[in-house]
Amino acid sequence: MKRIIYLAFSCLLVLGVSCAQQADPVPPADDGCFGLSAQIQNVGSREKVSLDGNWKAFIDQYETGYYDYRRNPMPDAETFFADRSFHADRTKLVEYDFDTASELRVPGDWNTQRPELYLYEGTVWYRQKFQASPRPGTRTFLYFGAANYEAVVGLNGHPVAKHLGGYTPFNIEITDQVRSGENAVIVKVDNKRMFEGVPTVNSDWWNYGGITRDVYLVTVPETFIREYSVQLSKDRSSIEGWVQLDGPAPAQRVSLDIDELGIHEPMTADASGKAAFRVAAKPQCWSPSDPKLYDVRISSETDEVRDRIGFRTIETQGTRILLNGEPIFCKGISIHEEIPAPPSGRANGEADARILLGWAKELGCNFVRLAHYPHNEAMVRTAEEMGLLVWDEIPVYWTIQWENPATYTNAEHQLTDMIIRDRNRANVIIWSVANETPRLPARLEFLRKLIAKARELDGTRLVSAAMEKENLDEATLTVNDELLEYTDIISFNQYVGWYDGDSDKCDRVRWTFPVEKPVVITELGGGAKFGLHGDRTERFTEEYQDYLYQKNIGMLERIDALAGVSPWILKDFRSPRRFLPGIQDDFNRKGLYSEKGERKQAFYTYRDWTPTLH
Ligand code: GCB
Repeated sequence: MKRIIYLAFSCLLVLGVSCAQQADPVPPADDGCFGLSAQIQNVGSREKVSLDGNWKAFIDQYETGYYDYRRNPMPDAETFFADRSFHADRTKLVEYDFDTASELRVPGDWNTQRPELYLYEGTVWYRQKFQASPRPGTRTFLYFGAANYEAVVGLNGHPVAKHLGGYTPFNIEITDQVRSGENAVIVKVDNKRMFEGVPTVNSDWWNYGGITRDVYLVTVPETFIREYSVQLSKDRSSIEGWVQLDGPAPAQRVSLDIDELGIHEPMTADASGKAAFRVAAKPQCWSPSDPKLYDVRISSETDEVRDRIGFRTIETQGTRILLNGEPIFCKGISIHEEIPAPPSGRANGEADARILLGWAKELGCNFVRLAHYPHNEAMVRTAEEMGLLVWDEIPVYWTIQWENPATYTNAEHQLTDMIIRDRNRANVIIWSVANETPRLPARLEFLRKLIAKARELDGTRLVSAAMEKENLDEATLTVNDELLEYTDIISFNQYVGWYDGDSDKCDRVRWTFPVEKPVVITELGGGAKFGLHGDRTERFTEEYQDYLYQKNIGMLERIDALAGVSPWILKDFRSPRRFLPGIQDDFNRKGLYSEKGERKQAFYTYRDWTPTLH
């Protein structure tokens, strides 16, 4: 609605209508979300009931359950949130019925569950009934790991919240609405692509719709530990951080306990519920070769949370990335969050993570780029246990509406939720705010603000974006992005040998960089269909891809500032941009593994490469 008002207003301005009182011509920064509570961190360690399973679900392409025939939002009682049933009283006209609808699995994308939903982009209504027995002195939240893209959530007949963004967790406090006994949660999930969305209408991955991650009913004490940060100090001499309580009794005694380190640190939260600490400690540092995690307990007078936390430092010095003060080369691979077996679909949970990350380890990697959006929490936690460094990213991808304040708000929410969720993961070393965005003034301002936000939320990690390379001339390549002033590293995607010339071009090019910072090449590669053989000059053969990797590796070895690389990509993934029959068949074929987990020739070439730290 606000948008319509804004458009009407802009038209008046264009027509030269003068207004006695100038209204603000800036469109609203409000992204339209409501009813969301601040994120509860580490939801895995809370008292909770899983609402996963089969949910009643039906397709509503025209959003009949939400808008009337003039496309005006209907009163709540007329929407499908009212959860009426035709069969309950056949004298009444009701044209939907959750009770007799078929089902969809949650968590799960809908595209791979029903053939008619393979390419579907629109609304699906979901309903799940659950039993609750709320206890006095507790608070109840509905937690969603993610739903793509817009989710409007209703409880017991009324909409209670709206969330935007397909890859970040959200929770809704329902303490006052939840009933003892049976409850029904209804979610209208809409994955239509939107110009103002993050990502926008254009991308190179499948727009899997649905409630794609776990759903929980979470119970916490009235005043509970909502969030905490537990980190190694930059000089590695102490463990420092803070605890944030939420509720009516915020000024409580709080304790941090790490038995293995002999840490038992009492503190008192202030009136805003915050308690800060700094304790001298010499923990065994987390690293890919020794992914040591400690049992950490945070308790208050009313609550207790447990976590497994690793301690390390990450910084840059000249062209090197230092982990625990030592230079490290990040030999990585990019990964999409897709199931590592047919029929593909959105991955979720530890079992999928173990396979995907196990493949990355087989490739000899110590680093993974979780592209192009925050992956599910199990992916990050499993990577941490397995000793894999992580690049965490939000889907500010290609071209979004840089000048739309609501788009910025949306992107900042996604960044904030990613950082809150993952801030205690030792393996996460880089927050990435974007991928391959154009060098425009409005974009620079947008990303500069996001980078500042990331640093405000977490001053301990590196911040960057996957930028683009430029050709200075046929043989000289560079990255000339104004954003380099704000990022900690020079990270960019380059496709010499695929989109840029053939593989032999790698021998001819020279790289030059305008600033002295570590270089991390966040994409390189080319397509190959597993089992398709031919000459190394023939596109989509395994030989082509293998030769391209050999030549790229030669080129990488000549970049002195190179501190990391994450080729594109671990496994073939679904993309609606890839049409070639018999070869692509809706898959981007740049994987080193096929979608079935078969290793292509280039797998061995990349695996056998030991990068030189110059
Ligand atoms: C890119 C994008 C990535 C694409 C890839 C490709 O530069 O960052 O999302 O999938 O190229 O295969 O073209």
